[in-house]
Amino acid sequence: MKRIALSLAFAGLVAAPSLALAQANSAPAAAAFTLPALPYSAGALEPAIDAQTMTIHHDKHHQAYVDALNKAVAADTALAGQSLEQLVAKAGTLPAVVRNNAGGHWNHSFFWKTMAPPAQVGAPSPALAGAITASFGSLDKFKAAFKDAGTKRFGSGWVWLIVGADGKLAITSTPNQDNPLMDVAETKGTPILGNDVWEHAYYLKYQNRRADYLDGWWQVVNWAEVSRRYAQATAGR
Ligand code: MN3
Repeated sequence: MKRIALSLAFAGLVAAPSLALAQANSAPAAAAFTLPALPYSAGALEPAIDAQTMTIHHDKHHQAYVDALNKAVAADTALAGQSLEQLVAKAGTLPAVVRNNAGGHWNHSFFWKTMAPPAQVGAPSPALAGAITASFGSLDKFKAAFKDAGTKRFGSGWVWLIVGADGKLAITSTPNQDNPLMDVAETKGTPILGNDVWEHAYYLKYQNRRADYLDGWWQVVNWAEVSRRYAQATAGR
């Protein structure tokens, strides 16, 4: 059990068990959450996402969420030892710095795995393809509705495909670094696909053309991973 907890901690999924002890001794706290490596090279998603944007987005923006989250957790003993999922689930009860940076860390960790190099993206599984057709009419209509939600998100935020409590697919959007797993989400559910519509995700290549970014992004959506998540979210139904 200890070995499992430690390996999860190294994966950045739960706070390191040594944290509480380190704080009790007033020693510098171990970094609880860690930046996951990109599952591909920074240039692997070109031309949809350029290498410079990917590098800054991962190495600087995501790292900043991890660092700020660790700092906030280290300063509040009530938060020590809690997993990222636990913090996200009750984000509305936590200080804004924790809500924003726990959300930022969760959302980006999910986002990198939502994408793959164009030659490796695969296609929706038969089950997922059927559910998309049932909910949206066709894959193209789903993509159009998803793009519409992404372009209408005012300011910074995310657009998601979720499995709701009813087991059905739905498109939703959240502001800032909120997500549909949070207690504060207007529409709650299990995300299986999500796109980052913050300007930092696309501005270097697309400037103000968020709609073009949303169009190009489909070239790198990892349907194998999204299908796996769909199967997991609907298991036992
Ligand atoms: Mn981002």
